[in-house]
Amino acid sequence: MSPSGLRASPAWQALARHWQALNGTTLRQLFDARPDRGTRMVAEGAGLYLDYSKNLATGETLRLLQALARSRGVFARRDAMFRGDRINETERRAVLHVALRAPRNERIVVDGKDVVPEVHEVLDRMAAFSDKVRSGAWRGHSGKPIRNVISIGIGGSDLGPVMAYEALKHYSRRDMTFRFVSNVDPTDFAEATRDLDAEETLFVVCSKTFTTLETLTNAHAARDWCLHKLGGDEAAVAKHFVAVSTNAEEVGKFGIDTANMFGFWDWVGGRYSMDSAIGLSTMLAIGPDRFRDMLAGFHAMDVHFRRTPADRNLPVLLGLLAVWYNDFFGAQTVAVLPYAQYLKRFPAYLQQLTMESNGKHVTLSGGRVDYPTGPVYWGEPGTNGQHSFYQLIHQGTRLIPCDFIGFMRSLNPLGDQHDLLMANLIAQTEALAFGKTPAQVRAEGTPEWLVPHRVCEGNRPTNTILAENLTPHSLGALVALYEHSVFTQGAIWNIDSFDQWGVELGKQLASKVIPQLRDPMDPEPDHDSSTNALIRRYRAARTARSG
Ligand code: G6Q
Repeated sequence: MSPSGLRASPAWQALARHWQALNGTTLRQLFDARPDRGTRMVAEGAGLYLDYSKNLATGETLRLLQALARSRGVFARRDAMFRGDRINETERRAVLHVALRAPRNERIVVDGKDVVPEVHEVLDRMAAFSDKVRSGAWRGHSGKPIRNVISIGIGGSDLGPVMAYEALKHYSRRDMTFRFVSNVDPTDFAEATRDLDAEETLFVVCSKTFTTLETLTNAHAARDWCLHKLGGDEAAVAKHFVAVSTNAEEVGKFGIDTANMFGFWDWVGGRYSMDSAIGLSTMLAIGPDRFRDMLAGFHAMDVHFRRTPADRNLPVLLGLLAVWYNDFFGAQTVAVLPYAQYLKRFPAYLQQLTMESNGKHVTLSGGRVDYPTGPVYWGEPGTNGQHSFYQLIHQGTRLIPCDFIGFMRSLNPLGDQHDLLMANLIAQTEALAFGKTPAQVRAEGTPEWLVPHRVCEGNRPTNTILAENLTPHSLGALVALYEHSVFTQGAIWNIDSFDQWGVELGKQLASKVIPQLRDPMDPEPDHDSSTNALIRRYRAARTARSG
């Protein structure tokens, strides 16, 4: 029996039997049996439309998956999250990103304290600051208005802001430059600053802990760059640096006035923080009103997740189908394919959200799981991907469930190009589901020897997610959809979707190697032979360079 009893549970066993019975049934057969699938297996919420009919699943599959969710306490756990319970058990923290988008009149109590007023106090301070910068009232050290914003952060303190800036560029101040520095590779900082005037540049240093090596290193580089360009007067720091953090003490030590600090709380996980003050660069780009529209989109999906019955609940359906493929079909990955160029960083953002959350091998009680947990998420915008990796999805040997994301309207209408974009999205989901039979290939006059090569089996499952338009609101709803889908999956697997001990390990590892690389007199390093040889090789090159 598995540590959590998941495999042995009646709900899981019923699904296993159902999978046996269904295995081999094609999507063609499923659509023939129920021709109305395309209008029946759909759900709507928070402005998003989900068509899940092209999945290797029947109404019975969905009923059994919902029964599994109930038996695993998914809905009780969801309610516990919204209530502010400490459901991040290994860090003993509440998980309250939903409070970041709660309306002013809502009450969410953590340790006897309603956190919603604090959330709005920070939002109001962010808005006042953004207005000052955007209007030109906030001046740099030499009196010039700010025209460039560089957000420095990494992981959860970077991927959300980058994705949101790219996604909402259409709504952003085009006369301002927004850049993001994350990598400790000095190239990232050098390229971000090379053509900018320090007098017009504001750095937003984003770090929940304010101790992260990459971010602190880049923030020091930015400080040096700024002071060097502005004549060395330390007073410049107050005009060109603001911080977003939970750690006021470290912010103060760095030299940023804590009056220029925007806080958040330990109940906001890094990868769930783009709608906290970590989104300050987003607000500077699109303005406070649109930022609030984005929060409203998040909140609309929160309400939908909380209140809608499971059979019409978008994140629940998406999460359950992900479990279905991951655990019963053995699918190892999920492709996310936005047909929107503005969403080009969305798959990278989702990779962190999904894989850092559900890449876990022990249950909440510490036993090793005996079922697969979080799949690998990846993707690229369509139609570009169609000309490369889609080949493997259509005709390879692996099952890769795909999420297609599209919009009814273009933000940049140009002739009939948007029709072409959406025609491709729709045609791909059709081709993946139904393929091309030998008879169809032969009917095209294909010579017999070529027929097997041109046959597409179909049966490749897809979800289609549509929204009217890419707006701050729809982006918020889309991100919250995936946040809650991740939650649903993690609750079924009984894992802690909100810790990240593997990432923490990464934060510690380099600290031992750093001095060993730098000190040529250091005795033989004490690692394995491969690591020792790599250190010696780099050290020799470094010594040769400096000598
Ligand atoms: C997010 C992760 C991780 C984190 C970064 C940055 O959930 O824990 O990606 O966001 O390591 O951490 P700081 O914000 O503390 O610098």
